[in-house]
Amino acid sequence: MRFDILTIFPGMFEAPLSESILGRAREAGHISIHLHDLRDWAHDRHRTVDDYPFGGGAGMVMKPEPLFEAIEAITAEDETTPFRVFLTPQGRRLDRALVDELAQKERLLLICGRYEGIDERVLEQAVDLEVSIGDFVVSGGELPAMLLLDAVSRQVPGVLGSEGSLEEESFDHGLLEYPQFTRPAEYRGVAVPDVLLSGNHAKIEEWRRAKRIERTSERRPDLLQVAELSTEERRVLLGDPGFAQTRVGGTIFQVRVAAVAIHEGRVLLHRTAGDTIWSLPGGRLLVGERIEEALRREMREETGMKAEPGEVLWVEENFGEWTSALDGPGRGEVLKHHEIGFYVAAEVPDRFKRRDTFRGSELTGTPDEFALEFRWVAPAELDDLDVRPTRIVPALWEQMGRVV
Ligand code: 9D3
Repeated sequence: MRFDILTIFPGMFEAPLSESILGRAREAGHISIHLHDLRDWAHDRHRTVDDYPFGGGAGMVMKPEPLFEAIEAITAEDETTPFRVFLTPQGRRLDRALVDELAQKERLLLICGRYEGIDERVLEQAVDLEVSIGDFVVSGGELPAMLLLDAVSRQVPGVLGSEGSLEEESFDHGLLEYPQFTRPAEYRGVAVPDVLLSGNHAKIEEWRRAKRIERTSERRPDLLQVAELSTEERRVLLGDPGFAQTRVGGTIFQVRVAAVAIHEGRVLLHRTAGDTIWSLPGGRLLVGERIEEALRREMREETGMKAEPGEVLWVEENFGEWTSALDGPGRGEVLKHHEIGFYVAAEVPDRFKRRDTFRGSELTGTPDEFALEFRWVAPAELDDLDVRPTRIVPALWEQMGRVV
């Protein structure tokens, strides 16, 4: 992968990008880094690259001409057109997903800002993406660019060598790391946990896993929303029986029942996306449609099966990120969740007691297409599924009240 960096401080980059992992990756040819001094494209002998802002105000603005010309000249250095990233506090926040996205590019041009800003025409016409490293102020785009380069390079095949697989492992299951110890076994009155000295590898693994979950719960509870835990782990370690999760192939199915709505003796269990309720069971309720009609229609559409009101249905959708095509709130939004609906009543017809699985898809034929799995379950089996509600979300009651 090729990185080009455009900056007025090329000297800031040399040492950090020559040591350790990045230094080795460059020597081995996994990545190449090309530094460019923006002042080389200045038009005057003072090598000026900034000017006063039109309309007044404090600070200086980066002039468009040197930036446009530099970006064009750098682009022409190689036949691969670079993806042009401008580092700015106004940008999209850098996170794991963005790092992975950028690692797919063959060539990145990182443009570092200085002064109070940059002429807007550069951003509009010569930049593909604006990126921020977080909601705090640093003095310029150079350190953010290095940080981005480091994170992206680690995703480039070969850069981490044999440690590469370990990297994936450490993010495994979306949990934080377990605590580490080395010799001495006791230091300043603090002993290393006995289990780590026991030589019992099964016990050690169990302890480490429990610590990871405990830590994640204490420090990053937000990660637990999507962490891949067994129902048992959620119940025992987190006291959270309202969450079940399974993995089928490469897909994580996750079920959180955050609320219950009862309608004419039937229970509609509902999941939320975070704390936002965004859809009705099975997808959507047409205007003027009664819930039981909607259930039957959805079943017909999605499984081709005739569903009776009062039958029990478990709907699981892939967990992932896609654009919602559903009606109502959330339509067109990029969602990072799945949906589940339960339709419960007293009797399950014999033909469904075999717990057949039905597959379907949503957003069929679009790039966002994803698989659905439908499974019939008897009311008695709800206990096994362990998706009993732990709390009632008032907003859901309100929504259900309005719709029903
Ligand atoms: C304190 C000045 N700010 C208010 C007028 C504007 C401002 C301009 C330029 C604030 C910071 C900077 C320099 N920072 C970056 O270029 C930068 C940055 C950052 O400050 N935080 C997080 N990510 C990034 S990426 C580039």
